[in-house]
Amino acid sequence: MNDLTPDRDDRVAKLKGLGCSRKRVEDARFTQGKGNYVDDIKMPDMLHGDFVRSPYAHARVVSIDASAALALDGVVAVLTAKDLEPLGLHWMPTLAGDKQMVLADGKVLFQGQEVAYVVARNRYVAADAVELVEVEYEELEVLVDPFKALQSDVTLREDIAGETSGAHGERRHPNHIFLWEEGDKAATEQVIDSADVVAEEMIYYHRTHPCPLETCGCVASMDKVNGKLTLYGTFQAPHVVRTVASLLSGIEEHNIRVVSPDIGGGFGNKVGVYPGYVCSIVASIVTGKPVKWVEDRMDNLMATAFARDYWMKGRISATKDGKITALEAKVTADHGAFDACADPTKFPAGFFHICTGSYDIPVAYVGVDGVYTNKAPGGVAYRCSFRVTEAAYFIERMIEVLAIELGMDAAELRRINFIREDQFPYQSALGWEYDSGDYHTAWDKALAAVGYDGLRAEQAEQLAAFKRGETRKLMGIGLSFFTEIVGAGPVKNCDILGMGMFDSCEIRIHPTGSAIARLGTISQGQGHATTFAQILASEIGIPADSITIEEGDTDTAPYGLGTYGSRSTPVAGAATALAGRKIRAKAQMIAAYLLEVHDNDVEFDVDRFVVKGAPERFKTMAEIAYAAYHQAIPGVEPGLEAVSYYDPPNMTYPFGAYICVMDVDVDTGEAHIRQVYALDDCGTRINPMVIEGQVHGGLTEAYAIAMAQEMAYDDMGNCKTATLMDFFLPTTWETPHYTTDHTETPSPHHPIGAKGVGESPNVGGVPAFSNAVHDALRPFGLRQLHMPHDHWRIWKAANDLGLHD
Ligand code: PCD
Repeated sequence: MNDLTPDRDDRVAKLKGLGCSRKRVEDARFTQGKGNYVDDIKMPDMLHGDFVRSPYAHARVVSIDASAALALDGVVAVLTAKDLEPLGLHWMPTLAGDKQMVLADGKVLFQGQEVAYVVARNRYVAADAVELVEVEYEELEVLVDPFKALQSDVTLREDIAGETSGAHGERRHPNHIFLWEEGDKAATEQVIDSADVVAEEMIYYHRTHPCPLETCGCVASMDKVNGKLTLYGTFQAPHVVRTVASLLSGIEEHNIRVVSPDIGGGFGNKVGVYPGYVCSIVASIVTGKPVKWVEDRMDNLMATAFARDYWMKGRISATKDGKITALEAKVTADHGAFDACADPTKFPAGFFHICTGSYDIPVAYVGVDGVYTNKAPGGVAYRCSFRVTEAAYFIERMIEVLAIELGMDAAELRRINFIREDQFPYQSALGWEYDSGDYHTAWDKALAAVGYDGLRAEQAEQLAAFKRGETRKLMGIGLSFFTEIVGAGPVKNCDILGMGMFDSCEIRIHPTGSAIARLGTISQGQGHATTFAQILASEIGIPADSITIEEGDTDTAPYGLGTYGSRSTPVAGAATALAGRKIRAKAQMIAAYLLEVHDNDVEFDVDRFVVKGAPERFKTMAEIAYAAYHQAIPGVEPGLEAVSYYDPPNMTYPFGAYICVMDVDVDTGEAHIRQVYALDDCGTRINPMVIEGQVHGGLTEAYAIAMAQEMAYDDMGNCKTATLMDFFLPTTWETPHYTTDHTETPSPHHPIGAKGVGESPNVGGVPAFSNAVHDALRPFGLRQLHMPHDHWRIWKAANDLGLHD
């Protein structure tokens, strides 16, 4: 049974392990229509749910009359808050320590809010019945501006009107949720107030939405005979859903099975718990039949979790020669009607306090005020590790504004302030410990790759030509250097509703030398089935092609906290490597026994254990696996399995240098992207091809957000972007071309040195695109233009700067 492949390199290649651009194993099914998404699930007698939603952003619900709907053939039930109240389910807890109405309880607080839940024999009847439910509303004054909300005497949340404190401390106004602070306020103010140079700016990161191609949905199936509830759904954290469902329903956790089948993109939108899940479970318990609920696009955009909506007032100070001395951020965060942000419990503003970025800033302060308005709840990490993208945008804009104030080149300003390689692990003024980095090398590589000096010369020529009236296009060079923080992580700091954020992997090696590994995470398109098998292949010497990766079924997978915040590689990836090492340790004992030598006399070599100094004497992992099940080995249990639960000692801090070059047409407001260069450093690279795909995807979302994508509301709280006609999702037609590059600075604490990467391109990409627009118009006095930079807004900015005169 010996593997006769003579060449060691061939044996390594055969594993398709770490560093190999292995083709994605899941794509065979995705590209051939064999995916299995929630809406593909069909069960006998399955019913369908749909919501009656509020047309108003703020109104009292005077009455609900469901009689006409109930009279329609095929309608089984219409649930309202009154029906859920006896079960204590008309409100539910949010991940942020607030509570949220499941169905409108006396009033509605945002347009699209769930008012009643119709259950019918099929989806069409359900939709018709929704139209027949008569709801009488009494309109109330609408607050869509968080600054006005804090001044208004209209109380949005009457349920907590008298409460002067909430989950995150004091509330200074009925529409105020919390003030969260980090850093040294007094010291920061003192440095800034006496500094040589200070730049001050209000930077708005507009409200947007993750908008995954597949909307949210579930199928709840209560088996009354066996007392078992099965819940299929688009869940980014299936185990958390199981625990929450158990706590809310009182059904014992072992009687609940939560399954996330294939998911068509998550992007943070599928982390939280939505009224649709609760209503479907209740409806299934009441009717005894499976109930499916799948949102349509408008439901998804209007009512499920939004992202960003941060007003960031910044002050940054420096010496005359450009050394940054302090940073202050005062943020007004619009959380909408309920505080349903998806952040680790102790961090109501997520990891926003990574906002000192990649720079060695001695002192800093952050204060974030959360505010209620008449908009949809949410505040999720849309391709971002809990407000990191807001933080990166903030600091990368502040650096640009400071460069203007100093009259200095922004690339040079970054260089002289970067944290130096010898400062890692680096303790930031706001309390983070950056694990590793080499920013100068990455920056120099990026600037050289795009020919930075040449670009600046070309830009100056184009500006001169513009001034001579020879062109109407201005060239902009958008610089961005970001540090991400991913891999939540450390259980002592990070939990969700009290559940510590570890992750897990369980491996079973089969007798014939193939394996299955199950993880607590869940892929939504990232390619985990491909990449986690690669980690294992390198660890245990079994080809990745012989390893099945399974996620998402809580009956079989070990408990984990799910996939978001680019935590799968840093946390579950580490668990996978460590579980693999347990397998290897046992395999070593078996090999030594088979080779009749002492345990310490064999060593692991790619796919086998070899007797030290006698390379011709070895046992392959396949032989060892067979022996584990078929040969009695004294002192060793039969079988070859391992499980690892991993509590990371720290987060990982991937970083990167992004540069976008564009021409802005001042007459049409169009931005023509010439090039986008993206250098990422995510430590050890598992699959370069998957990484490149991740970077392309994240950059495309960054491009969308910076240039046109937004959730816009009018003064009455009407959502103006509830369809894909109005909400910008780029297609290949708009998407620019990307050049990717990398450096590789391993994480010192991760078992294989890997950091996350999925979110990085969004975090670093948005400032690169936005800074390019700013840079183009900078010679004419532009300092800050709020995103998205769509054609109209760019045209308007050019007009305001007098460029059309
Ligand atoms: N990797 C490699 N290497 C390294 C790292 C990484 O290779 N070094 C790869 C892995 O394995 C995978 C990926 O890559 O596969 C990713 O990873 P990560 O970074 O770790 O992450 P995850 O956790 O896995 O995932 C998550 C992310 C997020 S977060 C998001 S948004 C997005 C991203 O992911 N999403 C998505 N990406 C994606 N893709 C797709 N396709 N889809 C989707 O949905 Mo949040 O928080 O949720 O917002």
